[in-house]
This record gives sequence, C-alpha cells and structure tokens, in this order.
Amino acid sequence: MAHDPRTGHGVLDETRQKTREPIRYQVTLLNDDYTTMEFVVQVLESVFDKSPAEAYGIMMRVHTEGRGRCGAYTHEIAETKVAATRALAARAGFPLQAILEEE
Ligand code: TYC
Repeated sequence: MAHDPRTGHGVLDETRQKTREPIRYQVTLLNDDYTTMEFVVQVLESVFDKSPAEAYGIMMRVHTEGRGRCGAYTHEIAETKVAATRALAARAGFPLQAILEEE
C-alpha cells in the first residue's frame, strides 16, 4: 500500500489480482448428410452472428472436415447457442448438431 504524501493515509494502489478469465466453451458444428448447406449458413449467420462469407467458410469446413468451430463463449452463452441451433434444426426437420466443448 502506498501513502498519500499530504495526508499520510494509505492508498490502495494494487490492481485486483483475484479475478480470472471465465472458462470459455467452444461450440462445434458437426457434419451430416441431410442438412442443407443453405440452412447451415443461415444458422451460422443468425445464431453465431457470422457474416455471409464467414458462415459459408465455416459450413464448407464442417462439410469437408466433419466438424468446425463456430466460436468460443461463456458457458451460458454457449449453451444458449447450442439450444438455439437444435431448436431451429428440429423445427426445419434437419439432424444438424452443435456440441459444446471446454477450450
Ligand atoms: N453435408 C451437408 C450436405 O452435403 C452440408 C452440411 C454442412 C451439413 C455442415 C451439416 O454442419 C453441417 N448437404
């Protein structure tokens, strides 16, 4: 602790050291043979806030490599995005799956 030269009182001058970065969770999209490419691009744009070009790139990566990263989020946000993806896919009748992985 430093001391204010005018008052002699202690001054807190340390930055907080106990806060930690929250654990982030990776949301990964899995390939399947039935979901249309167009639908996957729509999900990446609407749920994961990707630009059309980014969404197309991620979709093609999943299509060719079997899986692909959509982004890293706090646990609550990642869970929400996984649930939103499942709900949209179920409503459209596609088996598209997103999974959550600790980074
Ligand atoms: N493989 C699908 C097709 O050929 C497209 C697709 C891409 C599906 C990504 C799911 O996460 C996925 N229609």
